[in-house]
Amino acid sequence: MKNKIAFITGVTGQDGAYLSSLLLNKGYEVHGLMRRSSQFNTARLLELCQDPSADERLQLHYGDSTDSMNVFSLIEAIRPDEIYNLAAQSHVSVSFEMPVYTADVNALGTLRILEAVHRAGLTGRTRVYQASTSELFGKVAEVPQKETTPFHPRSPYGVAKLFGYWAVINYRESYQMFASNGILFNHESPYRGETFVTKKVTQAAAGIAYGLQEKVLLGNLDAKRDWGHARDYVEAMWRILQFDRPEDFIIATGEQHSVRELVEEAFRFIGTSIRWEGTGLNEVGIARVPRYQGGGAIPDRTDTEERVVVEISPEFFRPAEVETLLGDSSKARQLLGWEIKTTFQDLVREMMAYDCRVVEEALKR
Ligand code: NAP
Ligand code: F7E
Repeated sequence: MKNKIAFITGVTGQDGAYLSSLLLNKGYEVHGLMRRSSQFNTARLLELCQDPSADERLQLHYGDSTDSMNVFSLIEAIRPDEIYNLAAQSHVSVSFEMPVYTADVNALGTLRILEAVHRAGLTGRTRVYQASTSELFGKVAEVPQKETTPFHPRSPYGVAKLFGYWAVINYRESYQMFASNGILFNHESPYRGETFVTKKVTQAAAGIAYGLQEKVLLGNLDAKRDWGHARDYVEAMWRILQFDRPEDFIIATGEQHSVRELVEEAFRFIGTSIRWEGTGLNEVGIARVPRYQGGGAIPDRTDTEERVVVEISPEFFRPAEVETLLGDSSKARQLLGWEIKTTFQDLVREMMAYDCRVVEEALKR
């Protein structure tokens, strides 16, 4: 039987790398859309896909979601069985600074994919997965959020993704395209971008554990998220496209934690606990940790001190915040047989173990 062909936009991102690994293991031929960058941007693929350059089944193509001709030509030439549209300006906070670009990539970028499939005459062949998001729920209308919960996005990112969500449904209804939305709640991993709160906290806690970082500056400690593991979530993406009809699915753990709890869990891993003092912008997190020695020094981890390791900075607050998200993924569990394999504690521990290993290896050099 011929291998299935997948086309992944956003292949260099966290999810793109995990999904490539999953599909290569299933025997797929994987084509990825990759932005040209002044430096190599394939580090995640290299780590997760066991020497992808040696695997002829993984082919990377230069391109950009804002370039209609490029997207169309690639789709027409590759004629994929499945498209996973993961490319996005994915940072909510940055979307307030770059709303027009965010809309071009996240909203029109989705439309470019759908229209390319339609115009290339591939509607009957190609299935499309759209990376929709819990940010659609924004100022939540009910708890937990289900497929039927009304949307109220709170950022240019969320508003742009709302366009993408409805474009998918419109192409499904207009042209009977197999196009589905995965409404994924936050999912993280050791390969998460460094400016998202989970990775920012685990990297900082690892640096603090070795006396190399003094403290971390954060925003809203009381925001609550339903955090899962990216490895579990790319499995859901694949299952959504294997289902017998195109439908939209919530993918979430059904468990919620605050940023404050995330910080506590990360510091627990390095054998200390956080004491919170003060309120609002003056709140701080204090812990007994190895003395801060600055970069370059060989740290003595037995020399500890009690000091402020978390401070609040107005820089990390957003013009409009999504205070709470909690998903109900019963539909995906029942219809797709999808299940959560990684708990919140396991996720934070895996990220901490990875970040501590990175610090140790850097110290050896
Ligand atoms: P990510 O790590 O930020 O990856 C985003 C990917 O999109 C990167 O490969 C990036 O390329 C690429 N990209 C950005 N702008 C592009 C453009 N103009 N043209 C082509 N590619 C472009 O995000 P992720 O966490 O893997 O998320 C994957 C998708 O799921 C995104 O659409 C995101 O919005 C959505 N989502 C994520 C979550 C989550 O919690 N992770 C939850 C719900 C939905 P570079 O490597 O060159 O930057
Ligand atoms: O923020 C709060 C922040 O940036 C989580 C994207 O993948 O998931 C992600 O969006 C929460 C927010 O993720 C800091 O205010 C506090 O309430 O890690 P985040 P996000 O905004 O939830 C959704 C589902 C997506 O679709 C997106 O693509 O943490 N927070 N202090 C902070 N956040 C950041 N980044 N940095 C802080 O210092």
